[in-house]
Amino acid sequence: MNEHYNPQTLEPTWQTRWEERQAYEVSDDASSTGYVLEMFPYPSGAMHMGHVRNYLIGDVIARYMRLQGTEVLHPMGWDALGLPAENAAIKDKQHPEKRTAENIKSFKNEMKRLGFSYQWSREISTADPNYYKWNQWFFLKMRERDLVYRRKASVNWCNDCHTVIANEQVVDGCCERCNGTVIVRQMPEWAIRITNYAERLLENLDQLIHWPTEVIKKQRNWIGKNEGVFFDFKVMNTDVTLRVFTTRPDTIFGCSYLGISADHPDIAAIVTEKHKQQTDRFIKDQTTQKTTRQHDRSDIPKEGVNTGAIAIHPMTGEKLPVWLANFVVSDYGTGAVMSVPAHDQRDMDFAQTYDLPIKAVIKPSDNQDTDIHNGVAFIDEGILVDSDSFTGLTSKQATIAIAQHVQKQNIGEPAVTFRQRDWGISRQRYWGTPIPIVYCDQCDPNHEGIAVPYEDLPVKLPDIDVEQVLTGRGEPPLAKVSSFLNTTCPLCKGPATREAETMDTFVDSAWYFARYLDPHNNDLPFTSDKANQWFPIDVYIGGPEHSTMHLLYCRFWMMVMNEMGLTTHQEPIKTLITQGIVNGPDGRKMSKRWGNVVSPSDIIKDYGTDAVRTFVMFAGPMDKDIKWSNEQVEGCHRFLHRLWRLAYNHRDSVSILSKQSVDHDLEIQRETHKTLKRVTTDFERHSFNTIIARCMELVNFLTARKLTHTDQEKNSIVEAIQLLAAMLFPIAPHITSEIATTYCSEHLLDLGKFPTYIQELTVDKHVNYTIQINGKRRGQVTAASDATEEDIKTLINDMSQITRYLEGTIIKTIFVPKKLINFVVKP
Ligand code: ANZ
Ligand code: ZN
Repeated sequence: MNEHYNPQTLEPTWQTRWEERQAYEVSDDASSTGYVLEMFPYPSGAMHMGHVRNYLIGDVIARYMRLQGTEVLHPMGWDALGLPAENAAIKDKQHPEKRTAENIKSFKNEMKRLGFSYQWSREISTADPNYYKWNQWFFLKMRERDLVYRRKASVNWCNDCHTVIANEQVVDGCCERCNGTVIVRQMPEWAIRITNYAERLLENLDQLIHWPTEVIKKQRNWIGKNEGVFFDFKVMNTDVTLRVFTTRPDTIFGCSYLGISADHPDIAAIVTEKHKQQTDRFIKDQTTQKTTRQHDRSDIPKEGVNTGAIAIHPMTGEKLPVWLANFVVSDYGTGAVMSVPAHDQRDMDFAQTYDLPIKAVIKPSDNQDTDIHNGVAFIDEGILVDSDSFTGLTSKQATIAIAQHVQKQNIGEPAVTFRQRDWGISRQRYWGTPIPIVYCDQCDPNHEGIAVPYEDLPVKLPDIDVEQVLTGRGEPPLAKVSSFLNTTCPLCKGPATREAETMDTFVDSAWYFARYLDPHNNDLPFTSDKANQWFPIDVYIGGPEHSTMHLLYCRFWMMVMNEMGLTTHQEPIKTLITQGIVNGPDGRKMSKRWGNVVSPSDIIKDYGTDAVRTFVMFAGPMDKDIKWSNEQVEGCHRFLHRLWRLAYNHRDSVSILSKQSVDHDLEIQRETHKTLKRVTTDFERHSFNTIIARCMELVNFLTARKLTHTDQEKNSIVEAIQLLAAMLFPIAPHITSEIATTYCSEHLLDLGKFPTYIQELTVDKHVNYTIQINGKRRGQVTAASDATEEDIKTLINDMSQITRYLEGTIIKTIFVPKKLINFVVKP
């Protein structure tokens, strides 16, 4: 051991050593296996502290599990395809592949310098054709299972960029990029039937007991299961029955008109001659109007037009007008609603605009007045009025009774709807996975799509002239690459064109965790043997922003892989950790905008990796936001110095290990084992900040100790330093490895065993309490040294020789821990 702690030379030495001896590689037939995974990064410019915290949590857990003798799969890869890289390419006129490769290289270097224990032999990149080949394979397999299909979907279309844009890119009805008008347009696209799994995705949430409740809640809301009733309304003089979905069947008697969406399939069949012109105009306006596709349309101004059709109320036989209404969403429920203005605000606003009847049928159960006549819907549950034989029931009772009635009378049925939509995966982009489909006019005149044969996968992205192809406007870039687009039909061998759109990059990340199991397999994405060996992921760590889409897609994909026989598991992730944000020194989110970004490499240069790792883990519980503080990094650096000095000062005592049967210094040994016990529980509950705090206390205790230089003392200090090295190894692996080479007979990693504490040493001895009454000693009692005032009082309650002095009123109790209790008694 050197006298001086010098992380800048020590850390790279260890990193090289680990790499050379392939310290983290795992064998596929280990008996005890674990899988720790962090969400793989999108390799953008530089790594930031948020990344560091994410990977570090995983690294600490993986290293701790390894110390317990578990073989831990801990891989890393790159979510390399996607929009940001393509946009950057458009800007710099440079191929996205080039920049991505550079970014990956620099990310990887930083990760190595941070001492993360990855199995680089399993590295994957989604931009690698050997990876996205399997996206294409899954696409075709899912299509065979009818889980992938072609549909027409409303998309936001920018009239100026001539491209589809995401909801998030629509600002006030305009394109975020060019400010052009955005319209809603129907476009064919490929979609995945994730909604077939909605019920299971919801049900299985109950099994995920090691997931943050916040995430479970978000997934539940996202899936949005809603129970209600379908009512069928016959339309007069037509064959059409309009089915509506309602969550409030108790309000059925207040229904005064029906609302249907502007693209409802039955419009043509019900519109009367007289109303045709105005409905046509309305439909045209609606589909070319500034608007976004969102489910909740409560805030938009209510617009609509009468179709002239008359529907028959299924319970009362009343004649109700049918209106096209802009607040009715086409792809929710049935795209038609029974409007109850008195009890739904959207229906109310619409009724007021177009002077439609408003009929109250629910009154508040406390008989309070409502504001219905002032245009405020009464939306709460209550008691039914003017509702035929259901009058007088509560909303809850009526909901059940009416649902039964509906079924018996055959005028509808109980209904379950989900908010979750199928997953549209077509993107008009270059930097994504090509969709393995060709279109042939001969064999497939309706252009439903012909699958590329499996043996022709992967369909590779063609090389391109960046400036010509990546313009950010117009048709999908691949449609401009004729060498890619023109191909032969796999069926008739005649001319055919390829699908020019690429897949949503959420496909790439929906199953990447499975490819790590078998990254070099050329025949399958992975084998079921490997899946049985490594699944499920024991701990998955990532930002809370991925609570819904990514994590739902992963769960969905796992269910499909299960059905395909690739794995016996249905759920991919046992424990989920969502880490908090690393804020800048000013408490604001680190961002170029605030100029408060702290770069990992700068800090490593000054303080070393171990200090950065210690600070990030020490700054707070891992699911809470933390604030960057240079002073605290320095504090951690000083702590590591103290640890080093302690080890250095006692280095000669190590020879004590060769002496036979030396006793221990009980005080030191107790302190050490108490620390070890608490640290062990803290590791189990992932409370890393308290682990560091406890180790700091032990180092302080050992440093402050007056030395007696006995064999017992040496023996216990050596043990303490050995155990400190083990406890801190997952967090600060370099310094502890170096200490361990002096203090442990074997290298720490090779120990494969996290030390176990000796239970007797962790319970405190008993102490004697003096019992005083009004300052006079009346006796004593023995109690555990951590006994509280209440504990002592309870013990005294059973001592009649004392209690007789306590008659009267105790006006004050003086309690000195581990020493005495004094009662001030007024007779
Ligand atoms: C009658 C009614 C009366 C309703 C009442 C509510 C209150 P959530 O809870 O968000 O799922 N609805 C159904 N399909 C719709 C669509 N395609 N577009 C817009 N609105 C639609 O919403 C369920 C309620 O939203 C349904 O219950 C329906 O209005 C409306 F006092 O039916 B309700
Ligand atoms: Zn053909």
